Amino acid sequence: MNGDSELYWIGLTDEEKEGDFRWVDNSLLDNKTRLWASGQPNSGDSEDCVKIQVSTSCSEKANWHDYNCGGLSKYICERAATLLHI
Ligand SMILES: [Ca+2]
Ligand SMILES: [Ca+2]
Repeated sequence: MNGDSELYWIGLTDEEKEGDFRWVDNSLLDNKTRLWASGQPNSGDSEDCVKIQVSTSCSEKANWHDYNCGGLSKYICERAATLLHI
């Protein structure tokens, strides 16, 4: 990805069993919702936390990368949709 981008942890990990990606509620990743970047996941046991890389200019498609789980990270949470009247 060229230009500026940001990373957000999406609550997906294979920390428990390598290659077995699960959401924080322990549900298994659905085969239809895999948005891996080309070549990802690529680092086995050393990278178990999945982050979405988003272009700050929204000019490029966002995609997933497995990363090391250490350190602090911005994150995205799922919540119920709210209907807005605008
Ligand atoms: Ca891994
Ligand atoms: Ca990776």
